[in-house]
Amino acid sequence: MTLRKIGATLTAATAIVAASAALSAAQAETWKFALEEIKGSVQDRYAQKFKELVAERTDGEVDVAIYPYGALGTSADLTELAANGTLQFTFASPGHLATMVPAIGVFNLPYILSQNDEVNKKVLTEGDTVYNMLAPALEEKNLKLITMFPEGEMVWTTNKEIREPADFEGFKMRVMTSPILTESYKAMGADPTPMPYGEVYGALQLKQIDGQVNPVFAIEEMKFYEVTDYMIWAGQQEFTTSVVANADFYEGLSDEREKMLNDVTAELADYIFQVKKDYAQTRLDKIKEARPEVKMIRLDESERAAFKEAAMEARSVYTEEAGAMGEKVLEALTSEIAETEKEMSD
Ligand code: 6CS
Repeated sequence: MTLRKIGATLTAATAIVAASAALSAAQAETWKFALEEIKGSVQDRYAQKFKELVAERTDGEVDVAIYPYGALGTSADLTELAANGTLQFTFASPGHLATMVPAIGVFNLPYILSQNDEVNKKVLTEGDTVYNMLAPALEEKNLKLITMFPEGEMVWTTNKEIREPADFEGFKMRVMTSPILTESYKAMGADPTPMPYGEVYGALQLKQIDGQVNPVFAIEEMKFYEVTDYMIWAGQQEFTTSVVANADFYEGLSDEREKMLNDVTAELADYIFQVKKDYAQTRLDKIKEARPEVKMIRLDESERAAFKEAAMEARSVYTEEAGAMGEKVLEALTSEIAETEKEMSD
């Protein structure tokens, strides 16, 4: 073979390698996954690990593209984008999602979940109420429920001390957009103001609102502690979230991909529970260090009982909103929690 021929053969071989690399890159599938939270958040940690496991289990055939909060719109926008198939996955927290699927608003009711973290984990990640009753309600909106999990106890950040419902008089409390939350805070004596997450810092700074409620990690990363005087633990709510997929996309998955997705989801349940536990402490330490003057108050049992009693009124609003289905869900969830608490204490 002449030198010229060898050169030509090598050029052709290089072209084939390059073309097949381009082809396999083109064959790699991208799953778009949107977050309701910023980089470094609990949702981001979940999605990053999801991306890593999916790439590993598909030998790089599937790449997960992550869109942090702010890239695509509000929580309500993200749910719409997943329902219409623009996104394959999104986080959808009941605090906003209940506007579209009222039944899931059961998780917005104060004092509904257990004070035992493990009980909440079990009920959310594998419970009958969530997967047999609420998942079909989401499917009606073209959303496949992949999982739910707790992100941390919600804490009030306020500009005054709140120890009893009367202290909430005239107090503008920012809540997520679900009407059940508005009714819940009205029942506890406050003047609730629903608004998207991205507007909360500015509203606190401009004193358009007097306080807001979110888990500690969010108070830290969204810098709400910079514009607050008190952090108050009233034990009223665990922040819960769900991961949903576009239902048509999910239906179109091969059996192998569906199994892979289920395995990854099951594996992530323990991982994310540990992340949320670590964040509850490490992010609180960061706040204390950055702004030691924030007063931290833990309401005692009798103070909590007064808010709990007041909040009970909102349960009838939930059953009105979610109809007959809501009544069944509320009953099923409360008995499932009681049974799981009993099981875990035995
Ligand atoms: O308060 C909110 O709107 C948001 N809070 C958290 C912790 N995650 C997402 C949600 O939209």
